[in-house]
This record gives sequence, structure tokens and C-alpha cells, in this order.
Amino acid sequence: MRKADSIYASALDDLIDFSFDERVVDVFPDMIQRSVPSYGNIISMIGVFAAKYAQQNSQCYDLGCSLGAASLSMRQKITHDNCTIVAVDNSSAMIDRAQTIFDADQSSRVPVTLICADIEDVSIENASVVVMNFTLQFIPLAERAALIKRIYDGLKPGGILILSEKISFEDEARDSFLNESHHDFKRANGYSDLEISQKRTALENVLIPETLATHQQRLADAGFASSTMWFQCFNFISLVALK
Ligand code: GEK
Repeated sequence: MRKADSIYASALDDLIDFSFDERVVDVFPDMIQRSVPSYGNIISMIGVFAAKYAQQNSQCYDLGCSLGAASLSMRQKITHDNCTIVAVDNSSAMIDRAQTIFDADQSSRVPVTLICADIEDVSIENASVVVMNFTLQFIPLAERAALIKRIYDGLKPGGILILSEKISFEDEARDSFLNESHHDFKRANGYSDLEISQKRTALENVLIPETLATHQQRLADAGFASSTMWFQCFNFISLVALK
């Protein structure tokens, strides 16, 4: 059974910045399902996109893989020969737990290599699909353009980047309506006002959202031929950028 997330359920004297530690790993599947609208559908669609865009003799990357849900989804759908998945996260607690999940997964023969490293230190090469499912938002702003460019350079022609992010809106009224709607969604999933506000404080310096226009301009600047928003719910979006 999924262990319930109650990390922010009681008042904490000292709200330190959010980190993906052992405590978070324990409750991560519950936390992300109850916090990210349509998380399960997004994961399923990553598999569907990978089935279409993965290429023979290439690599698929899952950058900021957490417990490897996107890699599992890709693994179950990819049918191409000699296609491998490289899943990267800089939280050793996440990678250790993900390793036990993949060791137990018999659903496919597509090899998955789990790497505990900063995304910035991992070279991206011979890639047909790159996934950043709610990860770029944790990368320092000043480093995002270079990372996207490196991903573009590492993709083969016809390859895609699937980029999912929490975003902000220039229009203040729209921004607060969608933020509030997201908080309503969390309330409906059983989070209390205290949990919502403590989590927001803990994420404040860690998760930095940007506007859709900023993301799309950065993708265009890197060279992507197109970027299409295929998913939006509240302030959560996912794009497919095509090389
Ligand atoms: C999913 N994609 O389930 N290098 C490597 N990993 C990082 C870095 C970095 N610089 N910064 C953050 N992370 C997953 C969900 S969660 C999103 C992604 C969320 C990792 C961090 O350790 C965490 O596991 C992940 O990115 C973000 O589809 O929790 O909102």
C-alpha cells in the first residue's frame, strides 16, 4: 500500500527548504499523485510519446527521474531494438529506491541504467527521447538555457524533449486564480491548509516557475523546430519539443 504523505501535517517550528530526502522518498508516490494534477495520465502519455519517437540504436533519458515512473512507462512501451533508458537523479535516496523498483520489474527487456548525479554533469548523447518531468523547475534559472541547449545538441534529428513544468503567469489575476485552483485540488485530495501553506514555504526558494512564453522562447533559442503544449491543468503544463 502507498504510504500517505503527512510531512507538513503538523506545525513545524523550523521550515527548512524542501529536499528530496529519505522521508520524501517514503511518501513520494502519494505526494506527487495528490499534488500534481493528472500525474498518472502524464506518466502514461510519456510512454505513448516514447513508443512513437524512440529510435532504434538510441538512448532515452529521464532527467530528475525520482522513483523512475516515467522510465517505467517508457520501458513498457518501447519496442525498438537496441534502445536503452538512462535515468538520472541527484538524490541518492531516490536512486536507491528506484533501483529496487527496476530490479523487481519484469515488464520489458529494455535496459535501464540509473545514475545518481547532477543532471548538469551527465552528458546527453545519441538521444531520441529526453524527459524532464517536473525537474527543470528545480534547476537554477541561470543554468536552464545551457541545459536545454545541451539536450538539443544531444538529440538526434526527429528526437523530442518532453518538458513538464509548474508555470507562472504574467497576468496577476490569472496567476492567483490558477494557484488557488491548484490549492483547491490539493484540499480536495485531503491536504489541510496548514500542509499546503507549509509546503509552499518550503518550496519557495527551491521550485522557481517561469512563464510558458519563457519556456517556449528558450526552446526556440536552443534550436527546437517546434514546442507544443499537449497538457495543461491549472498551472501545470507539459510540452513536446521536436528537433
Ligand atoms: C517523475 N520526474 O516522477 N540533478 C538531478 N536531479 C535533480 C536535480 C538535479 N540538478 N534537481 C532536482 N532533481 C519525476 C518527478 S520530482 C518533481 C520529478 C517534484 C530531482 C529531485 O531529486 C527529484 O527527484 C526530481 O528532480 C523532481 O516523473 O517532486 O515536484
